[in-house]
Amino acid sequence: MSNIAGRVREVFRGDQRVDADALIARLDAVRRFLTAVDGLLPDTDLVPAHTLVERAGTRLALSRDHTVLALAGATGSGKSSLFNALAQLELSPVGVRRPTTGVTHACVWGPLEGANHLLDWVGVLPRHRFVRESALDADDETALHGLILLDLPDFDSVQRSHRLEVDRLLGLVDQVVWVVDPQKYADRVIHDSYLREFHRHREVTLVVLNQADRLPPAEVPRVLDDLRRLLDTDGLTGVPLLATTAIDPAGMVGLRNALERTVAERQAALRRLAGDVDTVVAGLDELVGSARPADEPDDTAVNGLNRALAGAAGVPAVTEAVERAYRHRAGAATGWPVVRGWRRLRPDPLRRLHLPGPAGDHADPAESLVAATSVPDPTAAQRSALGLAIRAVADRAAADLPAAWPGAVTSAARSRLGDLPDALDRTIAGTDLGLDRRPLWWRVVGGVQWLVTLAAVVGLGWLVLGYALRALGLPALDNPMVGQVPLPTVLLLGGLLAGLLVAALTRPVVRWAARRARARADQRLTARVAQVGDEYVLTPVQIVLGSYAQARDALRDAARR
Ligand SMILES: Nc1nc2c(ncn2[C@@H]2O[C@H](COP(=O)(O)OP(=O)(O)OP(=O)(O)O)[C@@H](O)[C@H]2O)c(=O)[nH]1
Ligand SMILES: [Mg+2]
Repeated sequence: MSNIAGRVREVFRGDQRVDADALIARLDAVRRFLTAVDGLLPDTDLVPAHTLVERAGTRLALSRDHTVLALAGATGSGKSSLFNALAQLELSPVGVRRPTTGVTHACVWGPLEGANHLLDWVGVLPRHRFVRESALDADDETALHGLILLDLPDFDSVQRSHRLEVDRLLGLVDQVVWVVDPQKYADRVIHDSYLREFHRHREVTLVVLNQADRLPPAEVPRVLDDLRRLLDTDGLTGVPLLATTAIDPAGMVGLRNALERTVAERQAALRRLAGDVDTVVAGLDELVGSARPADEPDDTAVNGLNRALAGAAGVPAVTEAVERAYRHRAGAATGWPVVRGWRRLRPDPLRRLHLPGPAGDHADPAESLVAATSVPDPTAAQRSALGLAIRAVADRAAADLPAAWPGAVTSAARSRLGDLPDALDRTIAGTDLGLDRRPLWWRVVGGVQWLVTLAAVVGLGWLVLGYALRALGLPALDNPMVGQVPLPTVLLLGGLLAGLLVAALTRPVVRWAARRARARADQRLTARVAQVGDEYVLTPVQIVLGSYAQARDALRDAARR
């Protein structure tokens, strides 16, 4: 037996009262369960719960002062005879030809008006409704006031419609009196198809062995014992079992007393519905199981998802472009001024991906609302890796859940798959890649480069001027000397050499800084991509897990008597 059903106590408590408020709370819990699983579990599994909620609501709203009691049994067992004997009127024809009763007859003790709504709901035609209210009876019948007795067709009928009518009514009535006779009391149909099915409704079940007069008096206890044994096997331990004789008022006393007690208690409707809740809860039990889902998603699966998302989003391509863009921009800012211009002619690697170019060169914000980058689309391998990673997240999340749930979790995990590419692209476009600010050291090195270049230019100009003056025969410039070398030459060669030296020294620093810029961009992009995974994959999964937890709690409440 599964866990929650196990908690529904399986003992007979025929005289235990069912509190109406507690029953309503249990029905509310079933309603909460249905709300929690709506759209997540197959509707076919939920039909009994929906039916219960609807029926119980109607039954409780109609009349709690009436007890709808049905006489059910095989053809010829004597249902109509018992019905007439209880009513002390010939209301339902008793016949020799079988089956006799084709439509349900009803007899109401007390005024018909109050019972009519119930009979409309139960579906007994007005022409088959009778009232057991007679001035002649004086107070004899008051003990049964509030009883609505139904004479059902036979359930083992050759007429299929009879069986359908019986099955329908057995789902609606408050209490059932199963009528068997000495010949057919052990028939498999009644035990296998009906009594066993009613084992959660023992509190509203009564069995009568009718036609007891047809047995030798000494045989009656033996047959009753045999029947009791069969009822125990059916799971109906403890249900009241009586012998009746419909043709003899003395043989009706026990049954009549039992009905009077039932009517007086006004409990049958509540007990019936409580039994229905037990049945529905037991049927739903395997949909929830005992495990609580983990509160946090599985780390390994989430890391795998983030990696797959990063791959599909083109993060490696972007971070590589960041590294190259850093080198490109740093080169343009710190390189030897003589060749810097040439660098500028080459396109910026990030601009080629339609990502923010050099500082201040941002994409139009309106543009970033649509797919904004030219990062290469994910390859088939990246797409399938993403699919597998999403599946892994769903599988891990649903690992401890009962069989009905993994499908819902997987669907939730994949529910926004179609929106992912755009979301990832927007995220990549909107991520600050950390290249906006020009580092101070670029400017310092750039300044030094300009200075040494200026020195070289001054030296060159000086030398050219000196050469020109000499060529024109004018007085030569007075060249100061630095050691053995004239100053202009020192300026020219020193400037050129210093420029090349600074460029050479800067290059490894730029490479190192570019790698750092790449790592920083990778960190930022991965974090942003993980947010997308959170919103588009993990959150829908968490919502289903939340629904599961709610459904489980609701079913526990519904199981609590
Ligand atoms: N001796 C005896 N005969 C009975 C008793 N109850 C019913 N009968 C007879 O059994 C036959 C069948 O009775 P019904 O009341 O029509 O049986 P039913 O269960 O209503 O049958 P269907 O309407 O066909 O489902 C009739 O001939 C009755 O007179 C009883 O307690 N003792
Ligand atoms: Mg009948």
